[in-house]
Amino acid sequence: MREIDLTGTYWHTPEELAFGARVAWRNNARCIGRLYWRSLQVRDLRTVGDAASVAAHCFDHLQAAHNGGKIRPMITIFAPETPGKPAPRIWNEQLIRYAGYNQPDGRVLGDPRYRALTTELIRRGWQPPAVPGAFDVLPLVVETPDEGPQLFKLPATAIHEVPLEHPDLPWFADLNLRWHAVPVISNNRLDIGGISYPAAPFNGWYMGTEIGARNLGDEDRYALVPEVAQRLGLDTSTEATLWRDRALVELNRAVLHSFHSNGISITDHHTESRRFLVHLDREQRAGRHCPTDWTWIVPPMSGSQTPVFHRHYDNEDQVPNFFTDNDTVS
Ligand code: HEM
Ligand code: NRG
Repeated sequence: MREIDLTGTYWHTPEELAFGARVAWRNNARCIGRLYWRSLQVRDLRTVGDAASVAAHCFDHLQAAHNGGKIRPMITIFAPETPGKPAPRIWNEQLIRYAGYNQPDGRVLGDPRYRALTTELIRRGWQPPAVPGAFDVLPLVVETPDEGPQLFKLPATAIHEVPLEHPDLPWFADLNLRWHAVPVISNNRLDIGGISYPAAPFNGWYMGTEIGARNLGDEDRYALVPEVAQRLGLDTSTEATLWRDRALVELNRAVLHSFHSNGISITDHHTESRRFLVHLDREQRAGRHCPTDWTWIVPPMSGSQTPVFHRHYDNEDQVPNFFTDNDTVS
């Protein structure tokens, strides 16, 4: 109380910070991976607030979290908001995201989700590769009150990617698809005990459907389902052949197979759904509510084949938690 009276804020002990971050994960109603909440590794970098150091520690985070393929759930917590000084912010939704280029024919090369961000970064001086591709890693943007937004190119040591191939369709590799190994969400604000940490990038590992069903499958992302269906020789003349569903399954098999054969941690939606129910059971035994948002927890394919589909959940907000602020360009 004395610290708050004197400074208008307070400084968490390292134990409060680590426990707060783990409980923020445990409280996040959108995350199916919460069984592992106690294992979160917390990097306390609250004294780091300048853009270049934030960027450098983000690149270290990517390397340490990748851990040779055995991905470690990890969070790096940078300087908090204080009454005297706003905190640093990371513009990118994740540390690794692929550029989306508007093309003359109105189509997009790369990830259409980052069209606006890509245009903005080019306006701010980023130079795309001489021959732009479908998987060009965008620079990281770190904004501080003193320096404004600063751009940083990711070093090759921070970028681990998996080329996609299919276990029994040799032509799949010719699609030249890839995805990055570690999802590090970097635009969520971490809130613990009334203190706000806007720059607190965190990661676990991927669930295959995030890549195979959404990133590569969604019509407003890489939209690969029609091409995969055509290469499979499916009858696309009527929806009733379920060619979309069949192509989506093969796309997802390729993702899981490729991560496994490259030794990169990944989970499938059936296994992870079962584990999530184990987590719910443990939380109930511990006498806790477990806020859960059905619309985020049920996987984007074969929902009813997973046990998480067939039940109701509590979903009241609890802090500590992670929040997505609505002020980012993407
Ligand atoms: C969301 C899985 C680790 C916090 C999600 C989603 C999945 C997932 C499938 C939904 C994503 C979407 O539909 O776009 C996993 C798995 C993990 C893991 C398999 C493996 C360990 C973590 C960790 C944290 C975390 C370590 C934080 C410390 C969150 C949050 C969201 C989320 C905040 C919501 C993101 C948003 O609002 O966009 N997770 N997660 N997860 N997860 Fe996890
Ligand atoms: N769907 C996003 C990633 C969101 C978070 N997913 C995780 N988080 N697995 C995508 O890039 O496809 N995590 O911390 O592991």
